[in-house]
Amino acid sequence: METCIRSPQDYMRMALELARKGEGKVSPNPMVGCVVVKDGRVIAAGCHEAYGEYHAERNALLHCQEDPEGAELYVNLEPCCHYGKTPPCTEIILEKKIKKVYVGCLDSNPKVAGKGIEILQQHGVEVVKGVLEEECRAVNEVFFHYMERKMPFTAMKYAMTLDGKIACETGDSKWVTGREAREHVQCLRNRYRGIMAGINTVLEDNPMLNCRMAGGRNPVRIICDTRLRIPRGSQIVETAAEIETIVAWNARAAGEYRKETKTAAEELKETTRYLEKKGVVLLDIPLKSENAVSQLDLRQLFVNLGERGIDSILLEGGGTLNASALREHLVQRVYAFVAPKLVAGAQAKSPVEGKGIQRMKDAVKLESIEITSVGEDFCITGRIGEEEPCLPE
Ligand code: AOF
Ligand code: ZN
Repeated sequence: METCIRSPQDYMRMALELARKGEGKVSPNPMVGCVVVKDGRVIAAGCHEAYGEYHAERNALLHCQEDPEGAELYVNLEPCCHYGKTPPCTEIILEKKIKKVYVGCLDSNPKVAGKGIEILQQHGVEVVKGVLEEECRAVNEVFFHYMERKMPFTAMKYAMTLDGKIACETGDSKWVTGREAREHVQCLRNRYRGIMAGINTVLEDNPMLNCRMAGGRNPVRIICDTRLRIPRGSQIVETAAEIETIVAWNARAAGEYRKETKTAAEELKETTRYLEKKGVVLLDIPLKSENAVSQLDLRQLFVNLGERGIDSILLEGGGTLNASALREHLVQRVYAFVAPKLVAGAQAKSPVEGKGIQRMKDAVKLESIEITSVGEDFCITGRIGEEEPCLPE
């Protein structure tokens, strides 16, 4: 008879795979999967399926194929010990008389933060910590970043040619990458809670910025529009009642921009009234500096978005917005889709503009790089570490 002995790492990998089922459905909660093993057999498995619903451990333990007394439980995140939207997972683990719990990584929610493990140990449950810890931290990079800083985890996404252009000299950009890569972007839009673009993208492309993946969730659309130029009739404005939409602007800059017209104040008031009636949330954000009339204080905006519960942002900016976000150290991950073609032209736009670094040694470097081929294109992704230098002012 074939014996299949699995290691704790194998079971933790199963838990991680289950956890990923919650992608796009559980935020701002973490993605968690749980596997219950008795006498070398998996007797239950479950995950946190949707925000506000049961946690992974409870889902698994409520559906055991046999009595879980004396079983081992594998979970990628420390079991919670607080009453939130659901009762504590530690309670059901003790109630079901689980003997040993393998934990991937600690929960940084201050209500838990090690206390979940302590409670289990105090009640005689053996706990093994740190199984596939790195992978377990990585799967919930958004959760940990947001929980620890209250700032949205931000991924900058762009598509460029092999010679580093996001459009031709004429501005034509349809399409840089092929169908598969563009479909992949739809999965990213499902994964992140918000999507951010600059007003120029709205003016040039009149995009929807929604998620067209089957069964996917639309991200909250966030448009950086200092002078409030977003057109009535644009797709974003006209669909704001169905898809949450935030326009970040600055009232003073918007007023000054219109000061040539006699009816400026009236027109601005009417515009804000129209947008709000359509369902757009207007956020009046301070300027980066007194003389930078076209630049919002992005950090302030991100703090505000964090306070609104937006835990993650997919930044689909043009070169200027991307550079500003990097300069403010607001970007944690980059997804660069690279099409193996060349368009040339010194005037053709590139993904990050603004002011560049002066010496190659000062470049912003990415770590934990992954490269995948997506149809005819490539996706390169990596993290920007906290210690990396910012772009210059
Ligand atoms: C677990 N297992 O599957 C998840 C945990 O509002 P609630 O009740 O859903 O609680 C959310 C918090 O619980 C969240 O911030 C995180 O600390 C923990 N999530 N814990 O034991 C799970 N999703
Ligand atoms: Zn829990």
